[in-house]
Amino acid sequence: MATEGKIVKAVSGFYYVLADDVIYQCRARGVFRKRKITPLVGDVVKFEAENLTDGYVIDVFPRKNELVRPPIANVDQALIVFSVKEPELSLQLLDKFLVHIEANHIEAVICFTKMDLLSEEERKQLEKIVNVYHSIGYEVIYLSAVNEEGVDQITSYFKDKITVIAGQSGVGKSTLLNRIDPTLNIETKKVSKQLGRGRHTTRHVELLHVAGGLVADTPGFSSLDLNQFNAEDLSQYFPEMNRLRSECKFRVCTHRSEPNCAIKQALEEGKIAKTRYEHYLAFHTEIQETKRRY
Ligand SMILES: Nc1nc2c(ncn2[C@@H]2O[C@H](COP(=O)(O)OP(=O)(O)OP(=O)(O)O)[C@@H](O)[C@H]2O)c(=O)[nH]1
Ligand SMILES: [Mg+2]
Ligand SMILES: [Zn+2]
Repeated sequence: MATEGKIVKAVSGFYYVLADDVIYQCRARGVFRKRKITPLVGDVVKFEAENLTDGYVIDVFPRKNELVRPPIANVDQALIVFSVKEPELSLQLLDKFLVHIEANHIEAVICFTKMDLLSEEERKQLEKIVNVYHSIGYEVIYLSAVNEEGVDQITSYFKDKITVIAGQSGVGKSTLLNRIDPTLNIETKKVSKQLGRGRHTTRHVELLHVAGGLVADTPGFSSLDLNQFNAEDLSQYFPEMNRLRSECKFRVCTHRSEPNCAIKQALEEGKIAKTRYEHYLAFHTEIQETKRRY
């Protein structure tokens, strides 16, 4: 008899399906694999239990959304985790990640970790950056696993939601989850000096029960591509540009050199941040160059 469940983990061809507090280790049935749907963590599936512990996934229900990096479906919100140091904060990578999140219509909360590593002066510099993201409409939370800054605040976000925690390797995603719930006991990196070389501590995506919700800790990434996007759609994924797009003179405006461009106007008036516009240009070029190569 077929039952409904949720995939909470996927490792080498096995899907771990949670149903009525029991986890079944399942393979995907050939018939439905032929439809070229790969089940993802977060998928609600129909499965057939063979016995009390094993079964077969036989169908995947339509998804609310679907992220490629990290591979996960039906996400309610994303915590975009960036450390302010070790590894160094890359605003370009942050903006690129936000493009992916906006394109998938997922709520994003920006989390800056390792705040304990900043001097007071550096903290003031960061405030300026944070103001930019606030003005766009993003929530920003300061965190430190060392002095517990922000840990209670972030804990309140998880209840009754599927949350994905994403960010570069070594920014402290798993450490943060362990701070929120020490019984999770997730493996984390011990030495922070060898960061940024693609040594990933977390190797697969898994949904964990945390603070009343389901949370996916994910392996860090070091780069992110924009292959799935068209250059002319890009400004839709910058909320502050999206709001102004319709005011450009040309209906299809690249916001580069066209006359009467509402976005360049806003940039001159200081209503759009220079860094955000520069990243828009960099991504626009990157998409065009990738398209040209194929
Ligand atoms: N100073 C400081 N170090 C931290 C903080 N949070 C994490 N770290 C350190 O950062 C290193 C990496 O932490 P992890 O939690 O393994 O990072 P991750 O984001 O899960 O990395 P991947 O699983 O590889 O994607 C560890 O050495 C942690 O002790 C923090 O708030 N402050
Ligand atoms: Mg980790
Ligand atoms: Zn324009």
